[in-house]
Amino acid sequence: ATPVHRHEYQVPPYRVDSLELEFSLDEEETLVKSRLHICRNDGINPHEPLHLFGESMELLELSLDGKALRLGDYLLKSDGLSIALVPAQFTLEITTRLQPQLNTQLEGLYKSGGMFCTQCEAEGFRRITYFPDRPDVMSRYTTTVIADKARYPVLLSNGNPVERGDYDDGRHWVRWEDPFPKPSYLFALVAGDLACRRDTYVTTSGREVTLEIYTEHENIDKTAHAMASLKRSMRWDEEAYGLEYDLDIYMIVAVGDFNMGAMENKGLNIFNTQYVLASPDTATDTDFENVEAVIGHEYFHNWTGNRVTCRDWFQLSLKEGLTVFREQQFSAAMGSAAVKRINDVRILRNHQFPEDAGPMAHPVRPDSYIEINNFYTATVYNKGAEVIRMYHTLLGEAGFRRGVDLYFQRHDGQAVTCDDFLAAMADANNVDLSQFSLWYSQAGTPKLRVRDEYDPATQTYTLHVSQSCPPTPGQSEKKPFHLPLTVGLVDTDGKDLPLQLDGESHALDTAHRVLEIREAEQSFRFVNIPKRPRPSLLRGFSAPVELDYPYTAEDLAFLFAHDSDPFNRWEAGQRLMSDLLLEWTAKGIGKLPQPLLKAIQETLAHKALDAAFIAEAITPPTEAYLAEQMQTIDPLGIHASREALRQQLAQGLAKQWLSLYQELASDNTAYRPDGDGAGKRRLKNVALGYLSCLHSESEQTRCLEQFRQATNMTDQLAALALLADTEGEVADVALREFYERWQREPLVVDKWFRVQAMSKRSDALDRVVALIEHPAFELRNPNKVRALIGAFCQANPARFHAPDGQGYRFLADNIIALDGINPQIAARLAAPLSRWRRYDSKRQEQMKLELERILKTQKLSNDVHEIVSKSLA
Ligand code: B3K
Ligand code: ZN
Repeated sequence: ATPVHRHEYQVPPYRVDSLELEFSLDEEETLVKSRLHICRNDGINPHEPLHLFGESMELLELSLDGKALRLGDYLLKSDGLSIALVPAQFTLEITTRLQPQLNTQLEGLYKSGGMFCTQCEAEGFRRITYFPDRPDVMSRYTTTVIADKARYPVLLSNGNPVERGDYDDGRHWVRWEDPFPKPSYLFALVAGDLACRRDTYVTTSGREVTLEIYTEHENIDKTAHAMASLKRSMRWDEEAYGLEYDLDIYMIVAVGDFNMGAMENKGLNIFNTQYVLASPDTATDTDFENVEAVIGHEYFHNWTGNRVTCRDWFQLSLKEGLTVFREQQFSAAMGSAAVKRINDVRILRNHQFPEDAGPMAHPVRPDSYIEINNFYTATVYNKGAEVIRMYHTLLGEAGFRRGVDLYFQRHDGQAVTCDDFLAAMADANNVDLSQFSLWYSQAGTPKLRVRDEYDPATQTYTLHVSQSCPPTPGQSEKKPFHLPLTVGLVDTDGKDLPLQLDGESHALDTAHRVLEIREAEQSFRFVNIPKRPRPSLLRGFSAPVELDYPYTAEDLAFLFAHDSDPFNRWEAGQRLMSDLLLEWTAKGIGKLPQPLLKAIQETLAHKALDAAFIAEAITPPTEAYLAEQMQTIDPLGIHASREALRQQLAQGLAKQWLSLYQELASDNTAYRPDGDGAGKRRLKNVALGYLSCLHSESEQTRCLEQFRQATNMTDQLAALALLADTEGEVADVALREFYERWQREPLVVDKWFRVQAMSKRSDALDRVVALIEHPAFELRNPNKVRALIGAFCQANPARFHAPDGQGYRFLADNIIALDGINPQIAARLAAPLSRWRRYDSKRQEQMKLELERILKTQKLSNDVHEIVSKSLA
């Protein structure tokens, strides 16, 4: 496969103003007839051939303006068909034959359970019919779906239903019209025997919109939360951005087999069941939050993605970074903004930072790719969202909104680029953002080094800031970034000092201020500082960088107790713990320092902090985060240190954990998945986790009791996870009970797999290997693969990196097995092996051997080939 390069972009020679599609769905084969109304674009040479992408289907008929074409009139290749000479304007009719029931890649038209559904982003439409399948070709779609009425009573596509009818042979049909021109990647179709939850929403301007959520019959009672989330999303987008929904109907369909989380098809979102279904007894608080976030995300795409779309796939972050940011703002507004920010940064650090430091590092707007599906990454999504957040921080709320308004004013109905977004931000605010554009083109996580000095004589305090960015594949030299550094100066009482820079007439009346960093080295001198302050740097994590400032343990304990910025308060605690854990990992486990114990104890007792925040603050940094801090990663050492810290905190504060647990467990209010309830459950279960570290029989009994008596999945699963970590037989008892109770709920069975995959038990790998054979496990189902194989290899580093290399072998075996079924999912699994250079020489050797073994596999997909070959390069 040859790479595609961003700079080779050319405008499409032909456009398709409108098309009519007709699907005859059946068990053995599906026929797709399409009638395309095609025009040559202005300025295009009349001899320019017409190229239509198409793959994995059979071409039955092709005619141009009613005249049948024969092979020779057109050229058929494995990636599509071309017609050498076409008129300036014409109609092309195409009939193709597909076998969706055999489509295991889950791209294009496929079957999930008993229903037909589609996934067309990025390049799935070309597996349905021949088409200029690129996002800058936008067309009006009319779609007729025909199928057996008994088996497929519900027939859906984009837009509004306009006509329907029955045939004599038991089939029926429905015609849909989407008035908005859209790229082919937003096309969708669903047919099945589905239940529907219906509701209505009235927009600010008074239009009534029908809302429908479709699921298999047994699941419809789990859709109330999704519906409520959808209405909240619609309201929020009106209030925060002045954006209203534009069709008369908005549909969501939940399917059990889905490569990603969900898909924003115009008017007809298709979702992984995981992000729709939620009931207190089968879904955790986190599931409830995720449903709300993903429903919001897909809804927000209607403007940021659908109304204004991407010119080409290199611009993916134009819609994804912006939509993730909007989703983050929405979730922050619905719950605890501080905890939301903590979790967003955790995702960035655990997933994006390692990607940016590895062989797959790429800019937010990549320059080339072999398989676009490999670029739906944490960099495009999460770092992309951080880039949007930086505009917001630099320009302020009002300035950001001016930029977004101008963006829609200029580009509604267009397919545009990241440069267009930046230009709207710059023009609306009259600022020069040319240096800021480096965030789109340079990969790598910048390092921000901050040093300070205080001069008591002049009462001035100076911050010296320098930045650098490590080399990444294809980019050895980097230019300095333009970024916002939000800072506060904390005095010895823990209060924020008024901030006045040298040369300013007075101090700003804010706790913190945004310093604009543009140079490789820059200094900022604050005046009227009576005593040496402690700097609180990068508040709210104002830029996606690694901060280096020589905080002492004392500084950190102080900021952990006092910082007015909740993110930095949490961050101080995390740094305090990670400094200790890295030291233990390097030099051997020692005794827990009293100041840290005291800091945790005081946080626990802090009345003004909410439960959800406390739960985050007293949880040590993840093993993934710690690994990133090491030159050569020692996964077992990190695990042992972290466990030792948990153990010592458990013992040192045993009384506190017990009383905290008892207090929270005695709360008998009915389950509600709101922020307050969820925060208290989280804190309770963190306390239960510390109690379990005491490894006593009575603690195990306490866990088992919570497991058996829990009235909601959050509490039950938290207890099960702790039990599954223990070496004795109780683990098996609990796991058996859980499976027996929930075996008919696929999403709960996923949790059961995940808990075992992430178990701290020494035999975790053996168990995972055995579970691959379990009747409930299916390599064809992406949720199952992620729950068992994905979780083990990505979230259980101590067992995955077992010194005998068996974890690596297990992963490679499964990548190879899965590649023939679903290459997209297979390629995603390979990420942990791609980081092989970060480990000791023995592990490097073992991981490299497995990568080479994968590469030697016959008929390897482009997807896996791209990741593995770039990893070895
Ligand atoms: N836009 C889809 C992702 C499609 C993935 C294609 N491999 C989901 C989302 O980001 O909303
Ligand atoms: Zn998205």
